[in-house]
Amino acid sequence: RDKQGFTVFFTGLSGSGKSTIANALMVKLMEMGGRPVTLLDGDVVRKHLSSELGFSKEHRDINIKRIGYVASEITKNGGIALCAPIAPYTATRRAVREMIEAYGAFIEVHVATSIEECEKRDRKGLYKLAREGKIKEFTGISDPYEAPEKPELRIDTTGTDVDACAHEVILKLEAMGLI
Ligand code: GGZ
Repeated sequence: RDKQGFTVFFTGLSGSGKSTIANALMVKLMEMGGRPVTLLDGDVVRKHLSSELGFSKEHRDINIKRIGYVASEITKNGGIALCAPIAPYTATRRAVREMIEAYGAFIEVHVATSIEECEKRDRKGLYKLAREGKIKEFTGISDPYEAPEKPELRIDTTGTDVDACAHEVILKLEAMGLI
């Protein structure tokens, strides 16, 4: 019997490493063959699916629910969806979990790189702009991030390479009997 579909939902601050880990995980899952893997990355979703949205609580919630809907359709059809938005609100993540668990498994992965580390890296220079007030409502600086209390997995990327982080997710999926 074919295995059920599932969604791996990464949540964490800007620059925490969500996209990088999700991309590495996608490569590993594709190499295993079998089910199709779809990556719904924060930036890409905002470009194609949520281009009219900003960063108010209301707009972030709409964005996350769209991602959740697409992931639930993929999960329903037996596929693998990897999502990598910030998703700062607990209640919204819970709503997405419920939508997806109706069809398959939901694995919440908290990429728990600290705000200090994210700001120190500042790969895109956004934290600097946020500190200067040039970007408003910036998560972790001038907007909230509600950390998940009981994620299926928590990863701190500080001092751990991408490949090892992606491997942790693979081990979790194997332990859950999903792959
Ligand atoms: C947070 C922002 C903001 C504000 C622009 N707050 O590191 P990035 O650049 O590539 O990822 C961030 C991305 C966040 O979009 P999401 O769709 O993941 O957010 S949410 O889940 O809350 O809907 C960042 C950039 O957009 N960005 N302005 N004010 N991140």
